Amino acid sequence: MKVQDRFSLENKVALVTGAAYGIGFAIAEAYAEAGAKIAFNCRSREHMDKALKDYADRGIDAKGYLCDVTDEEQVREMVDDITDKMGDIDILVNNAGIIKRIPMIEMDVEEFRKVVDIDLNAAFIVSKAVLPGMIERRKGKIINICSMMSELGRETVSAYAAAKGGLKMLTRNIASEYGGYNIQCNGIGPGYIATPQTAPLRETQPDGSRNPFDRFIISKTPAARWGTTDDLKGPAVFLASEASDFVNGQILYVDGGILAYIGKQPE
Ligand code: NAP
Ligand code: GCO
Repeated sequence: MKVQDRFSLENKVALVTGAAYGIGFAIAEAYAEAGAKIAFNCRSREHMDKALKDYADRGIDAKGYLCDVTDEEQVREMVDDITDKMGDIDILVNNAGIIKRIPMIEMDVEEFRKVVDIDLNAAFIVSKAVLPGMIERRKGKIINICSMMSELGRETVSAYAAAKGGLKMLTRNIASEYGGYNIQCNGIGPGYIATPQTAPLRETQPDGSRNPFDRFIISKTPAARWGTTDDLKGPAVFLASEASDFVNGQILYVDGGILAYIGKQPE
């Protein structure tokens, strides 16, 4: 097999959670380009309708499901329907996630629980629904979308960091527990990526100046730029393909070098 053929996803079935837009949409788009059939979910009918049009505009016949990834019954129904209508799920990307930026001592416990429920518990729920089929077929790929906050903390994101740190270890545990069935579970740790989730951090100030956090991230990133969802496509295809069959339990940070860099000296 030629090395480039190892990156093909031809005839694979991929489920990308939360892929109505943002990082999930870009990963699903890349998988379709590599030959995969795409299933995705989100909670909002409005997001779903727009996503289906956006996929169709790109020639992608994606199958969309209104499904809350924290609801085990909805997830079970979605996985069963995908299996019935599209075939066994070869690739699962646990992408759906939220963030709440609130100082910890001001955060209600319910707000903390909601972030952990979506960003961590849901990856358990969806992986648990998909793994039996992968075990039976002795083949599968699970990719968890982690974060800089799987390694670093910062003010106001206690719930998110706790969840993403846990997601890193869930990734390693799935890799450990099911690697013997030729199932690889890895993570992608995006740096700061321009999506709706980070829009508040990039908003221009009332006086027209750049957002202080925007300038901060530029100073902390050797690449001196925010990432784009396109930056994640190649790593995501790699971890979903045969090219990574002996890569397991790893978190691939796609961060422009943030984790390696102390940050630019203030002028
Ligand atoms: P986003 O733009 O906010 O998109 C999140 C997607 O997840 C939406 O499609 C949303 O649709 C869906 N979603 C949220 N909660 C859900 C639930 N309970 N059930 C089903 N779908 C749900 O986020 P993003 O920036 O693309 O981030 C995607 C993932 O990458 C997240 O896990 C995030 O933590 C992670 N990440 C992002 C960055 C970044 O800089 N952007 C960096 C590192 C990691 P509905 O609201 O319609 O459900
Ligand atoms: C924040 C950001 C980050 C990014 C991402 C970084 O408020 O610090 O939202 O958490 O979303 O997770 O990898």
